[in-house]
Amino acid sequence: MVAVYNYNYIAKFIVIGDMGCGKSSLLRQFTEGAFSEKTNHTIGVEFGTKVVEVNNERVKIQAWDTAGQERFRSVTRSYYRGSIGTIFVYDITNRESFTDLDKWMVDARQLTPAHSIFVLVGNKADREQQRAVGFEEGEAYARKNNMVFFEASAKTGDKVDAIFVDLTTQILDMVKSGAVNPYSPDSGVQCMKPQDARASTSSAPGARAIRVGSTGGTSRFSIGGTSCC
Ligand SMILES: Nc1nc2c(ncn2[C@@H]2O[C@H](COP(=O)(O)OP(=O)(O)OP(=O)(O)O)[C@@H](O)[C@H]2O)c(=O)[nH]1
Ligand SMILES: [Mg+2]
Repeated sequence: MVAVYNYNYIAKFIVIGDMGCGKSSLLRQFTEGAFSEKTNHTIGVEFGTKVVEVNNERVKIQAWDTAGQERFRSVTRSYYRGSIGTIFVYDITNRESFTDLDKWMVDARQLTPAHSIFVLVGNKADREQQRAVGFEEGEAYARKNNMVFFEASAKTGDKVDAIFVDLTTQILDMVKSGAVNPYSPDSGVQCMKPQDARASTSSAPGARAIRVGSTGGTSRFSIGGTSCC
């Protein structure tokens, strides 16, 4: 029997950063379009998925939402391996969460595959009055570390989709250019099409229509499940 999927690729992401900077809230906004003022600290890791369509390819994003608390560091470290996208989050109202980025960078450099793409997100951009980290500082940090930079708000949803679309677009570009092999189990991106069928069905290079989100209005989010097949 041949399995039929409603997506062409699976891409693994990890979301890291200090506790309380809004990692779970960003993921929730992305997958459910919802936000809560009150949240619980993540214990260990949680897992969310959503199918996005970029350049006529449907990509199922599997995101590991890690705990920022120090006591879970050894647990969360085991989830970096095999992530093709690493989303670093800090809170623009909390300077320490920004200075701690170096600490997260050490782990990510050590533990993610060499081709993993890093993205930097300054979250809580809606709290301009409480800002403790300048936009330019975030931008400079990202430039220095070869990352794309966003200031976003999990509360208003501003730039949240853009983070995931940008990462997905970069990953598809790497696949199409041959920089990463989606048939290698450790690459962090997996192509669901049979290897020999891929050439005849893939979209034309250069097409850049970006559509994010659900199909037919149905959110494709699940925790700990595989509801997208
Ligand atoms: N104003 C505002 N508050 C936010 C935003 N994102 C998250 N919060 C709030 O920040 C607090 C912590 O958010 P979480 O998403 O739980 O943070 P976390 O990074 O997942 O924390 P850990 O799981 O402990 O690592 C909650 O009270 C959220 O409501 C945002 O963009 N704007
Ligand atoms: Mg959390």
